[in-house]
Amino acid sequence: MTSSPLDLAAAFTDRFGTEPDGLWSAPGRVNVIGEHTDYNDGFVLPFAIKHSTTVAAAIRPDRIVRVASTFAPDEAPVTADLDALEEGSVKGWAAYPLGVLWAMEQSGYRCPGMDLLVDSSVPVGAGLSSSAALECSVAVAVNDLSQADVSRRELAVIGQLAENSMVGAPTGIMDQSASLLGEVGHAVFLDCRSGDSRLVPLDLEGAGLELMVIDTRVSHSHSTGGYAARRRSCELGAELMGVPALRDLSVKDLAEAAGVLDEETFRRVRHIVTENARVEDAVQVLTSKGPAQLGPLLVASHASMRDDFEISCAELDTAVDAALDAGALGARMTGGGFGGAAIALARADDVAAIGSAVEKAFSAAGFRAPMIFSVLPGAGAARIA
Ligand code: GAF
Repeated sequence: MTSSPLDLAAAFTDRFGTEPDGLWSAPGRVNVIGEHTDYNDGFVLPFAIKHSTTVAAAIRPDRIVRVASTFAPDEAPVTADLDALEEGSVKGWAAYPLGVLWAMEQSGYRCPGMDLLVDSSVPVGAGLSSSAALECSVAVAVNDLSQADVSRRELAVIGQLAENSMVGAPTGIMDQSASLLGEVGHAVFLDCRSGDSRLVPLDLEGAGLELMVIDTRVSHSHSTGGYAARRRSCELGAELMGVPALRDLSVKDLAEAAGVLDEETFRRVRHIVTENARVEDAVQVLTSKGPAQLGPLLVASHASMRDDFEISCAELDTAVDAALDAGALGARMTGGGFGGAAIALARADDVAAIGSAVEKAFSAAGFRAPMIFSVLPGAGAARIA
């Protein structure tokens, strides 16, 4: 459900019997390039999208937190005592908002009790980071309501801590950073080691382009399986190569790595090393030539994730291949993989034809129909009422 601010405020009053103190919103993200590089201390280039999560919140006079969602209007709010929250103590979707409060306190910021009602337009499990949107909407609300004055960079770390320790997903810092630092018309170039970020202009409309999202509707979760296994391979690769993180290897080091690592670990390492280089190249291309020239880097990124990192799936490959065959300038899966969404960079005039070609290819393969829509770089998290 996606409510207007007025509707959400009214729904909050229905739920909790008081008016909210305010409404805070945080977007999902699309990653232009730089996949699985964040937890390797590397580079990423995501942008915030208009799909967002909004939370209505009101302070309580005690240390109780109640969280409810517009998606479950008949379910009782999940209730927790801030003094009793512990790592991993909350299960289900409430682990995200309650995890943020727990992580704020772990980071030294005392929070008041509060009631929270969450609403969202970010598709869940689609690789557009509905989880970071939820964490960051709560993080900015809690930051304001507790007058903690935490920087955006630290709020991103707090969101990540919530996801790693309360939800149990060993994810990196990219998604929270995009959600908190995004700006209209820009991508966020983030150095995940130093935390330094820079906005890179990404004027798709001005270049006559669209960035299509092809949501395969194959749902994924980063709390289980493949994501954690990839992270372990990367850590093993860094350890065997004697570096703190794969960020410290360059393309030139790959020849040596081939002699040191087993075949699978080598391919995992090669993805990260070449992907980091592609992010830097993409920033260079965007600043010197413009977005229309990004295509070959997107195509190379997808091949690397499909063949070396092995995080693609038949639906994502079909989306990418069909989009490219129908004239997309570039295409790749975006996000953690194992499902979720692909992106395709297209001339505005070609978007309809590419969309139908992808739908046809999905139907021919017997896959569920994808959801296809275009996105633009939008604003980061903010108080909206
Ligand atoms: C998910 C994670 F949450 C990010 O931290 C990042 O690792 C991404 O997958 C892959 O680039 O979105």
